[in-house]
Amino acid sequence: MEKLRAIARQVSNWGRWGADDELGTLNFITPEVVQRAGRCIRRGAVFSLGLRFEAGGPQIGSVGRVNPIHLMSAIDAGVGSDPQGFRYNDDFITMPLQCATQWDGLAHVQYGGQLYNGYPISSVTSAGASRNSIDKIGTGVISRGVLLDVARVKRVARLAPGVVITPADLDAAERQSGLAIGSGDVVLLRTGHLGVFKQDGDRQGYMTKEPGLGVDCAPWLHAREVAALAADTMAIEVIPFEDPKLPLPFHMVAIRDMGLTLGEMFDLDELAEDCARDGVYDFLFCAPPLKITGAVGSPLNPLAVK
Ligand code: UVW
Repeated sequence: MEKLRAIARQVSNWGRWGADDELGTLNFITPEVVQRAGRCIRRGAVFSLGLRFEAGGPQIGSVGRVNPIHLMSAIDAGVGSDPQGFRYNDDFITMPLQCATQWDGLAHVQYGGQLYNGYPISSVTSAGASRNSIDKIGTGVISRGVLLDVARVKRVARLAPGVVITPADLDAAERQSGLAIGSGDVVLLRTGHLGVFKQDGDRQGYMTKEPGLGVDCAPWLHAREVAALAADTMAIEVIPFEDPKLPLPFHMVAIRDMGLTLGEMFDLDELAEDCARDGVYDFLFCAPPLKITGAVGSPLNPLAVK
């Protein structure tokens, strides 16, 4: 815990953008950053990075999460009496906001009685989060995205569950991208672990252990002023945890201390194939959350445009 506390102090952004800030590192996305991101569109090739929201999703019932239940509330329903006139279909969905591709907003994680920027945990109630909620980032996460394909750099299809990604691994992947990650960039981290669910159909294997970041990577991201981070795993960080007595340490310092919005269960495979083909690892990245008032996260269909 002492080491975690030291990292937390090192990466803390509390107060950096004012006592009322609820955006955290998304503040690094300035108009200039967005303009530069627009210049990353070179061919007009669009990649969807979202999983499908469906009953066959990755959830196994852990931490109270289930796959979406999609129901039709109207099928060939009418307005007016003419059967040849206007007819319509409607539907609705019941699902945890965290069940597939998602942002973890800054009200998702707390410790020591406080959320990002020092807001008290009493600001999250059964009515939702009054501070740091996902609707506060309604102008979205739009910036330059950079893919760090750690699996490819290590010449494996998938990193094995339990493999810790270190700052040296991030350095190697950044070198391989040929880019310098800078202020306002969104980093997309590919481990290949999504294949456990997508190719093997092994939900248990995908959801219970994974390769991922060690907590030492937090200062690496902080130093580069990364705006948001997403990965192809369900928790970004390594599971089993580096210290079995300290669950989800990266979430603790990244979300609560740094104010870093985290994206999980991103499908990066097609994008990664394209980046390997043309050697271009940056793109316009766009992933606005749904503006669900008071929510602590949002389902997503993120796009990368090259
Ligand atoms: C928890 O931390 C409980 O979930 P997630 O991995 O979705 O952030």
